[in-house]
Amino acid sequence: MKLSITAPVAALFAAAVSAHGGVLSYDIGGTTYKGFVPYNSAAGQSTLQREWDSYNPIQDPTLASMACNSAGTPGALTATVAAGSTIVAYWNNPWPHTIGPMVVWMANCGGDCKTFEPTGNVWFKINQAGLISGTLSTGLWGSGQMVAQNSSWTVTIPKSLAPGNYLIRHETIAIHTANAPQWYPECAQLVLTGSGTGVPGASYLAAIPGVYQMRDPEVDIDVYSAANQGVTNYTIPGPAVWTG
Ligand SMILES: *[C@@H]1O[C@H](CO)[C@@H](O)[C@H](O)[C@H]1NC(C)=O
Ligand SMILES: *[C@@H]1O[C@H](CO)[C@@H](O)[C@H](O)[C@H]1NC(C)=O
Ligand SMILES: [Cu+2]
Repeated sequence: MKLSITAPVAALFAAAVSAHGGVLSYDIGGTTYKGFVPYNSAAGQSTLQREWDSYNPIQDPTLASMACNSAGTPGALTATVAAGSTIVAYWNNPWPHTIGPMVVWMANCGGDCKTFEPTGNVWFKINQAGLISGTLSTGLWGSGQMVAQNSSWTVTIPKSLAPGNYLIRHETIAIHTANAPQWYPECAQLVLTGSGTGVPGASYLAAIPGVYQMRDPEVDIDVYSAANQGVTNYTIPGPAVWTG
């Protein structure tokens, strides 16, 4: 059979783009917010989401782009939301990866999130889901549940979290390729209201990059290896979830 060169190359590129992605929009306390549109110039884009330029995963957990993707530069907007509200993040639909964890982090910006660099031990988890049931290679993972939920993930901001300016960082980690994990992080800028006084203690805080290392067995993993057949446990790296 004869094939032209251009058609398969174009198809391959389309497949590569559609096989990855990120958080495209949010429902924050009942209001819809569009995210940054990757592959487009930042000029003229006004969003609460930090800039991310491509659908590609991050595959080196030491990169600065692990924090809020690349370029990660602040958005012009923030969303005001009360502690205790729900936030729904929507990925490109259907999200293509069903093996690996979901983790949602927040960081207190101190002052204005539009001038905040999230370096050092500033991130705390408010939600995560790893291997929910079954085995590493055939079970239900957080990301599989996300796909089953219309490629969306709903979290509640802890009601007792002190008001202030925060980043919320949604992360899905795809581990379907042996020993080649893929991180997909996106950040959005929030102004949190409420009367809470809760502040996560030091044991809940982590640095990103820093919290994940390639040497971690949960990161450098082959879920399809002979040794992992029938294994039903998986520990998500990092600190415990802060629930308020
Ligand atoms: C499913 O997600 C899409 C965005 O990807 C959204 O527009 C739609 O409202 C969602 N459907 C439901 C039933 O939530
Ligand atoms: C499952 O638990 C065993 C025994 O504690 C441990 O050696 C192994 O690393 C764990 N596997 C995963 C994928 O977390
Ligand atoms: Cu992908």
